[in-house]
Amino acid sequence: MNTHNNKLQAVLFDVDGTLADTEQDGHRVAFNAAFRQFGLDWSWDIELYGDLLQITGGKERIRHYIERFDPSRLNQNDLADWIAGLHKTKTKYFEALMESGSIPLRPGVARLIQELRQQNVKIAIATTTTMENVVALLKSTLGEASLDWFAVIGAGDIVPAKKPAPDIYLWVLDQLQLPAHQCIAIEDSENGLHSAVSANLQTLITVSGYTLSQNFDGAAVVLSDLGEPDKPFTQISGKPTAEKCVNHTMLSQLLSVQSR
Ligand code: XBP
Ligand code: MG
Repeated sequence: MNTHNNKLQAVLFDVDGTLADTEQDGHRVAFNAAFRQFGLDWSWDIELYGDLLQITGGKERIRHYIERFDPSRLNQNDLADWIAGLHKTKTKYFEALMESGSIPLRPGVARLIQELRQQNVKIAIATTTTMENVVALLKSTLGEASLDWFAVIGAGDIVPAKKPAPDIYLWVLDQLQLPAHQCIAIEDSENGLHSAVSANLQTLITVSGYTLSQNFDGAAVVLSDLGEPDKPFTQISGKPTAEKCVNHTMLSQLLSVQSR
């Protein structure tokens, strides 16, 4: 193991489950609305959706569902196009949900983003979700100008292999022109952790409703959320810290502890 004393240069945020709790009341609801519009009798309840989240990416998730629950559709020769059309409709519903402002950012997200900007640490996004969804979420929570705060936004099909493959993180690092040991990833899921760790990133986990009981071995630290000064996070694992909420100091310490 090499030890570096690197200055923190960038923080790479996952979106779904990390910036906001978008899965249960956002993506799931949008999928079901699209199914209804397409005349399908499919309905993804909260529990089933939790299982389906093992498959990252909406189009990939729909195909997986067909393989398991509606396999006769696999014979459809325009299946990929049909899935793409259904998924496009789902994206429209998701965007509308975000525009209605029904999903807030998780605790500490807006605070940490502002602090990093003040400290001249770059912020970036690495997500499997579709770019339109990222834009809609950022606009509805942080305002339109926030799109320019992010040095790089890596989203959706920009890389062929979605998380847990490292590709999206490697793509974002490449765009940032930064080595992994000067950056930190913030994730909420096991698939996301694997993706970030495979790209050699130290990874901070904030667990979300669907990911609470997942295996986060390999994470630098696992927390309930990013915390606020008056509402500290709960630490689930990792080296104890004196900080009460995730801030520039804490992220810098995580980076200097060890590097992969
Ligand atoms: C999020 C996902 C996404 C969303 C749906 O994973 O898997 O697929 O559920 O988005 P992560 P799309 O938080 O690890 O990036 O339907 O736009 O694919
Ligand atoms: Mg996530």
